[in-house]
Amino acid sequence: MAWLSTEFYFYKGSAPCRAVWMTLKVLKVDHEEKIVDLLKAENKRPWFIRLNPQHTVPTVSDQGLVLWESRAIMMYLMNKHGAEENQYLYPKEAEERAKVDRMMFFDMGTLYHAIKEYFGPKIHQGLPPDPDKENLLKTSLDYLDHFLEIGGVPYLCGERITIADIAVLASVTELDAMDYNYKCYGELFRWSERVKENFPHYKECCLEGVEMTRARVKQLEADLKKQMEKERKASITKK
Ligand SMILES: N[C@@H](CCC(=O)N[C@@H](CS)C(=O)NCC(=O)O)C(=O)O
Repeated sequence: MAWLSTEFYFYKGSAPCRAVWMTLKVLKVDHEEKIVDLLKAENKRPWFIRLNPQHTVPTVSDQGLVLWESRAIMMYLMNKHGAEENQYLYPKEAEERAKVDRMMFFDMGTLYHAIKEYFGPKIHQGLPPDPDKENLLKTSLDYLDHFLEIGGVPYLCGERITIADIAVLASVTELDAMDYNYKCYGELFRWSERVKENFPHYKECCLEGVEMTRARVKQLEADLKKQMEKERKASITKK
């Protein structure tokens, strides 16, 4: 029956969607993939707003339960579909789980927030990033680098990958899409390379979306340049 299935509404060029997609894959949750094209404003269509009044992707409808907010979806998927062999991704023990939750909230409230703030003009209009928000981004990358340094373990919360690594990796892929160089954050860079190499669903769930965003930004920049040139020529003709 259709309402008993798991439906995943997503757009590959969205970092939070990539985080949920990687979680669905690693948990081997049988799901139907339904692309919502943000560039065609499919998320503003009445049927989607009825499903998620906030009209954001990712959205998951799991056996009739509709959820949005990527990190909440990831936690739910673990609670609902996690099995003994993948429980390490979201440990049940309170202290270990709290460490994962801490990084999930850091990702949402600090890191991804800073990425969106800084790169907003570039992503949406092809303009340079907002210089007033550069410190916000640098501070959050510094924090992340420092957490990894003092943690002294290969992944954000210990010896094994957790959903916090998946969420933060998805945010970092947005930096890749922006061609932002974060090599100077040594621990962060090495961690990102480690997760990209060792997490089996990174390539499948991230590379195409990163390319889509990169190409779209290049297109917006080219359109903007053309428009400015047109306006410049028009103003010369007027004089
Ligand atoms: N905090 C949310 C953010 C979701 C979000 O803003 N998604 C964007 C794409 S990256 C979106 O759907 N934007 C369309 C809109 O807000 O109308 C999450 O993690 O799921």
